[in-house]
Amino acid sequence: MANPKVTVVGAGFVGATTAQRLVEKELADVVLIDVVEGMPQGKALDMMESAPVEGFHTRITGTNDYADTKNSDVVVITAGLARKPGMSRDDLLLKNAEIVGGIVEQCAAHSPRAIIITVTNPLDAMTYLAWKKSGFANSRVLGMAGVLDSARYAYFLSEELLCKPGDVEALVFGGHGDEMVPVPQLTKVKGRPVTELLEPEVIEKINQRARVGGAEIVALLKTGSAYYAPSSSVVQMVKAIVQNTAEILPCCVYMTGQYGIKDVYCGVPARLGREGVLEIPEYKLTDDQKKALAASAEQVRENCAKLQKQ
Ligand code: TXD
Repeated sequence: MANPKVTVVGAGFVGATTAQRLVEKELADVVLIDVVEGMPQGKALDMMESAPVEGFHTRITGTNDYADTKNSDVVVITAGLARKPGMSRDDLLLKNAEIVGGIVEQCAAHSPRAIIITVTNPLDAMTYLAWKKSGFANSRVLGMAGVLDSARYAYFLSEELLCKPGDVEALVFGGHGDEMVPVPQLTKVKGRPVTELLEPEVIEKINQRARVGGAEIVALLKTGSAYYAPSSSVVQMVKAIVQNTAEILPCCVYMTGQYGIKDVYCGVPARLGREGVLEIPEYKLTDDQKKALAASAEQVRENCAKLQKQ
């Protein structure tokens, strides 16, 4: 059987690292596409030249032509501008909407059966835009943020608890902004919720660090934003889709009444498989968390309204 085909749009830091992880893990054949001529081709060739050493059998091709992305199973959109110090994710809204809108039209035309994963910020609004521009069913268009935000939360907790990062199963809900909602009672270490393991003040300090985890990296890097943990997070979602694992991962998905939220994209745990979002199971949140989630969804709705005015 042919390998799954994954197109990664944008061969910058997140796109190239995502492509590298996908081929090295042999999850798919990858097409890496960018507007800059030669750059995706150069990066793809460089990665192929690592195949004899790394020992992977999947292929990566670089291109500037959407015809090469034809019949992709998954399209990951990372193209756009990244945050600079002092910039919010929303500052990127209109500029990246122009870029992402054009890309989605091309990708949807060439791969009408693909699942689209957006990565470009501001994430929730870009996912909504991708859904609108693609004309796809909402179950086939989703965004990556929750896996990353939860991974950061898990890492910070593992440092505090002196445990293996992989032993922390964390859940962060809400939009990909400073209003995201870490959920400690559903965040577990070997089955024990962190609310039983840490004092509330310590948990709140870690919640806050997770909320601004992206900005912490931006402030250190100064010229761009995070890409190692973001690319790992995208790859976990792609794996769930191409291998049809039906696992539950926190993602930006279209809400149809879950948690009282409707007709807007928002970050919640969702079951993923070959057809995209298979189910949005509801978890028990506290009243405060429900309120925070609704407020976060409203912020996304306002951003999407700004896009409609364009
Ligand atoms: O959790 C998340 N969702 C995120 C989102 C985590 C990390 C980064 N996040 C966002 O991803 C970030 O705020 C940016 O909006 C994107 C991409 O970040 P990256 O760090 O990869 O930015 P780069 O290195 O600047 O790469 C962007 C590439 C660059 O090579 C451009 O030439 C290309 O996008 N680009 C395009 N490619 C194709 N088509 C068009 N039109 C185009 N415009 C720019």
